[in-house]
Amino acid sequence: MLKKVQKVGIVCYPTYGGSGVVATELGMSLAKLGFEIHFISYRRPARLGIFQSNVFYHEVPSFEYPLFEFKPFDTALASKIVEVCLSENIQILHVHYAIPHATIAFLVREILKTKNIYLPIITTLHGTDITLVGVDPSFYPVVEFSINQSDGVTAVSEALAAQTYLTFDIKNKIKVIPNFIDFDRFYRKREEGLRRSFAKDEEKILIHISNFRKVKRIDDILKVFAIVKSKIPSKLLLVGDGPERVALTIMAKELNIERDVIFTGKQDSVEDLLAVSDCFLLTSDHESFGLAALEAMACEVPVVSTNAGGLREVNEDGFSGFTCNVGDIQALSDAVLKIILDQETLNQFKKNAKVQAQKFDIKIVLKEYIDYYNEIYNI
Ligand code: GMT
Repeated sequence: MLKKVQKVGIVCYPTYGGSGVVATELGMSLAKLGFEIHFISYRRPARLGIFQSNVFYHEVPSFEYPLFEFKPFDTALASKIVEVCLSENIQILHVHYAIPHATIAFLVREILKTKNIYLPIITTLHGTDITLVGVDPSFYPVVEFSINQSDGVTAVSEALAAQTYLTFDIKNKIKVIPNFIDFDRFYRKREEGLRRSFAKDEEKILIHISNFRKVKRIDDILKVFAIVKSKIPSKLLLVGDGPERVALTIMAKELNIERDVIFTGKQDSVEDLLAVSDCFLLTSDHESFGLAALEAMACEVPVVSTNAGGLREVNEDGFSGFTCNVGDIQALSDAVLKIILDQETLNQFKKNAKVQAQKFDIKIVLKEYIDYYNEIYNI
């Protein structure tokens, strides 16, 4: 008789990054189905609303002591997880982003073993934990060891799973469970008023949403926009914030497009901005999945992206948009123009974008996580 998982501990980064968003949405959706979900993080995750039944949040305390130049966060996190697992009888620990969470989870499992408890661990790999940070020699051996120690490992795309096998000597099987979208939140609302606050009726709106890191190559988006704007009146919404923002504002001036580029800063209701947009741009040189592109497609916004990593699995070339080689400004600009120049074509791409997004409906993907929890719990 299979035992069913009911109480899940979820560890994630609380920031605006995609891994925290996926972890939060997953936990909240499981809670709606009756699972008891305990989030453990150093700050309340960005998308965790004020109160929801079956959702609990446990904060890792910050510890100050003059001896420490770096706070021993990992130790505090491990101690908090042990405390929560013991007091709440957690049955499975699901950690998002390998560094340092998979390592901490291993330590927690060892501590609990001394109390005759076996806590199965699932690690979900999100991308930069493998492609950027994980490969750094300062982390490599620990990341490899920790992934191999997890009872279950998932990756958010086939491309990321393949990359992980290439990068590390992985002994366990990586299960691919793609990221997902909740259509109750992400759909195309009619927002004519908001649209007019950004653009005139004859103008098209291009949009990009991210944390403005180098990996996103937003400078390519500005170059593409300069070409597109010379062919069709348009505006570019750059939503988010991060280390590249200042350089981008300077570049927009140099390209003489600054009056048509709108930096909105970080936004919580990105679906409202997507609902007024005609084309989403994602020009990253690495992207394990591209959750922002999926959110755009769910709001009927076609996507022009690079073909890096998992983007090809998310954005179907020629259907929901186009995928182009990294840094190919001409191809990216041509792709945008192919979609937006003619209204009938644009309408078709908008419909297709939604059809493509439906493959990642949370109702389908959630079941995959639940089945995997039960499989790992019963090993
Ligand atoms: O890329 C980011 O901006 C954040 C990063 C993260 O770790 O939070 O996102 C990664 O995880 C997302 C959720 O699974 C994926 O959709 C992103 O593609 C992935 N980012 C990269 O691979 C660069």
